[in-house]
Amino acid sequence: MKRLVSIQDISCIGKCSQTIALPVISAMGIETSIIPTAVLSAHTMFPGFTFKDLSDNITPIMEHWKTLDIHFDAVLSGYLGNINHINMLLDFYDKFADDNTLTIADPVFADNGKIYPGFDEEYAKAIGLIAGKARYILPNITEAAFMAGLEYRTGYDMDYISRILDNLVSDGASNIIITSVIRGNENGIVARFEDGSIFEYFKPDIKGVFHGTGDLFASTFAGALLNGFSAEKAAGIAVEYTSYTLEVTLENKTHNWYGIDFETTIPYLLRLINHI
Ligand code: PXL
Repeated sequence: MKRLVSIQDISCIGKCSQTIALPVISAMGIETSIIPTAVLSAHTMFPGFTFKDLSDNITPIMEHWKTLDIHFDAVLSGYLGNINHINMLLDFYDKFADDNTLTIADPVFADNGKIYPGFDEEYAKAIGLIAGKARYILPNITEAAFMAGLEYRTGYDMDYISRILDNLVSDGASNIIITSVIRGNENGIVARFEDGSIFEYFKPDIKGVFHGTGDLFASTFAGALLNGFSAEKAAGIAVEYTSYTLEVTLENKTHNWYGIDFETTIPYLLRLINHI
């Protein structure tokens, strides 16, 4: 069985980061280990959330794992919380990743033109260190613009996206998948892979903003790659699953404001990857 390690926070309420990665990637038939970087009472859109930094635990976990001779086929990271965690992820790459390891980083720090509470421009710069090391980075359009040093725009064309991609490539990124790209009435992804190819995948835009959609995309993408799909196919599967889940969430009149109802759509995901 393939094994992935998911390095991100546990938000006890909120359906994001580890509480999406663990169930979704496991359901895709991948052994999913975790390193929780922090425990929050709820994700950061809940006023008054608590935040317990687990930095002290990360190095001992890595040291223990080194004694186990354990191998990871993929390393997925998402919300990291602070610059210390960024350095620890880089240390993890040094200790556990080789040329065959799929290192996939979602540089979670902003959305809809705004940096999330608790982050700043310095963090946005530091996340560039991960972009230079990871095999795949999955920024949303806001994060991509910040990382590329361009101003965030709401109206844009492919030229703007190309400039973002060019800047990220010159800063050292290998394979970039920009998510939440709006094109007319569509929402989707624009990817640029290390061979220079561009890949786009769009669906009709669904009005509704939920936390955790980026995490669902990243988890599905990682799980699909480990199931042997090409990067293009894996990205397409991730868009299909994420947009279907958004649709189902909105149809559920009792859905929560804070998260998406991925629990009910896992059978669809398994059909997408042909497990049932
Ligand atoms: O969905 C990304 C995410 C993950 N973890 C925490 C968050 C967010 C987005 O805001 O607050 C704690």
